[in-house]
Amino acid sequence: MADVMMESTAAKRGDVGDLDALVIGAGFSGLYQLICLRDRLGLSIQVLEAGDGVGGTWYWNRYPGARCDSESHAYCYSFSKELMQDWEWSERYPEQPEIMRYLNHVADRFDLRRNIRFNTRVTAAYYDEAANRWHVTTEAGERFTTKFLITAVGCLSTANVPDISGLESFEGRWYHTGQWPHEGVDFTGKRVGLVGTGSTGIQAAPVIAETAAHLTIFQRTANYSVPARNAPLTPEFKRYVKENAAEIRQIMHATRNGMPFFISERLALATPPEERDAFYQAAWEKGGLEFRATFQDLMVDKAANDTAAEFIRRKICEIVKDPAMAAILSDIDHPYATKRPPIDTNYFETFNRDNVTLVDVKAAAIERIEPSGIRTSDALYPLDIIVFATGFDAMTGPLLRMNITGRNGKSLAEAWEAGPRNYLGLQIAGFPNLFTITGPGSPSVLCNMPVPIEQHVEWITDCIAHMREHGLERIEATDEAVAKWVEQVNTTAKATLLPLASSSWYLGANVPGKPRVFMPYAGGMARYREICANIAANNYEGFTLSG
Ligand code: N01
Repeated sequence: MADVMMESTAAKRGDVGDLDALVIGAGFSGLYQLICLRDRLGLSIQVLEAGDGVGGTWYWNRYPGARCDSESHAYCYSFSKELMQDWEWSERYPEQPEIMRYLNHVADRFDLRRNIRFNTRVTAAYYDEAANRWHVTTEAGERFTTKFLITAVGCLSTANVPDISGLESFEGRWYHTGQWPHEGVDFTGKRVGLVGTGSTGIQAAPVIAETAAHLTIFQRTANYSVPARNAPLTPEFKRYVKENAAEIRQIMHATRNGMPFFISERLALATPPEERDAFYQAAWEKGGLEFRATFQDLMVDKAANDTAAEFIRRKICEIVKDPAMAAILSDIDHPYATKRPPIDTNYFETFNRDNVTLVDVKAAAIERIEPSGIRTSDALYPLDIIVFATGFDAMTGPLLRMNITGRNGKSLAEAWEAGPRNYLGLQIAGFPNLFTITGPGSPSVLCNMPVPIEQHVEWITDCIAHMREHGLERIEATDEAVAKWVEQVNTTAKATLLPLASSSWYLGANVPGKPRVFMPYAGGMARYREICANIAANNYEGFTLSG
């Protein structure tokens, strides 16, 4: 009877279909959520995707030099042994096109496209309490109703184009790296300005400099970077990965960051300086994010962190030949790895090229953009192309822009006015049956992303299976559980050096007006997995489940 009433309410509204689950986004998380809910639980499910293909973050971020900073053998799904055995990566760090090939392979292999509607951007979602249904509207005006709404929208998918006056008057072309044109951009013979020196700018600069007539890099905050040492994978390594797949997965599940290596037990401060430097040197030569794992105390003890910071500063000054440039590049205002630590291929070496200029916009700020280029407080830099590598409205941005409204007409924007508040990063009080994969408050961006993604998707799937088994229709985080979790997210962050990077996107500090709240859970992925499992085992403690 209840079902009939719900159907007629939906029919009156002209909604398309009534689904068990609707997933927003067809990146890593959306694809796996589709597999789990459709093929494991047999739910009726629709995925809506704004792009015209799968890939999520990797679909949009196709800027020059876009490459993953997790190693390829760890940056993939681990739920299917056959997939792991069949797929072969070509390089230590996969380039964006190779990740796209992988995700397209997954979509084909598991026959996912028939449940994905592409070119479909969600513009609103509201919860109808009487019907216990979510109503989802798209840009084209289509409407869907669903019992469970699951956001798989990624953490870094809302481009942050800085509000610099005069941009509209610029006579050249401008691009944001997170909305890169599919046909690519030809820099040949062009004067290019690159704004931003985070992971993206650091990856893009060396590649742009190879073809541009001139590249001007506008740096506001200097950044650490460690060489990636990317290279083709050897047949021996490829064999090692296949033969040890289970063990590698086990390590990824046991570590703080979902990485395929352990953080050393050694303490930087308990290691004599020469020996310590030898460890740093070895990590520098090996390359990659493992540098951060050289010592146990790097992320919790400022004096220990200083030793790593000092080592990298020294390296910058050795690599960059112009002492004035080296001074600007090594004048870094935050402890190492308190912003997401970039890894690079010839970033600092790029400043030794004749066609590259560094502009310190901390010393002389960007004042405006003029028809012919960027004007700082002390000069005009004539440009043909501006590339904004200025990051994202991270974590909350992709959720807030969808106009989600929960119980009693309360919008997510209202609920999160003072910053994100949820339980486990997965559920928000007042928004029943809405799950947010890798939402703020989860370890997500502090990890090798596929690891938290698989854990979230599996937890959500198990939760829905549990509800079906027990005839439960609705799940909602309690206010009390949310308050405790927010407290725990704060406490775990404060136990590390992470909040010391005052301009970090982890804190929302890169977007004017955004509340300054440390967003990801810093207690570690392994601990988080355990917490989630215990909550489920404890009859979903902190959630209200009802029939
Ligand atoms: O963005 P960011 P990103 N004027 O926010 C500057 C992931 N990622 O795209 O620090 C001048 O880190 C800003 O300066 P400041 C990874 O998680 C992964 O580089 O605010 N400058 C900063 O230098 C990463 O952390 C990979 O002072 C302005 C830069 O723009 C995350 O994405 C690769 C400005 C933004 O840095 C974001 O990285 C790439 C302004 N008005 C990215 N506004 C992998 O390898 C901003 N800036 C997987």
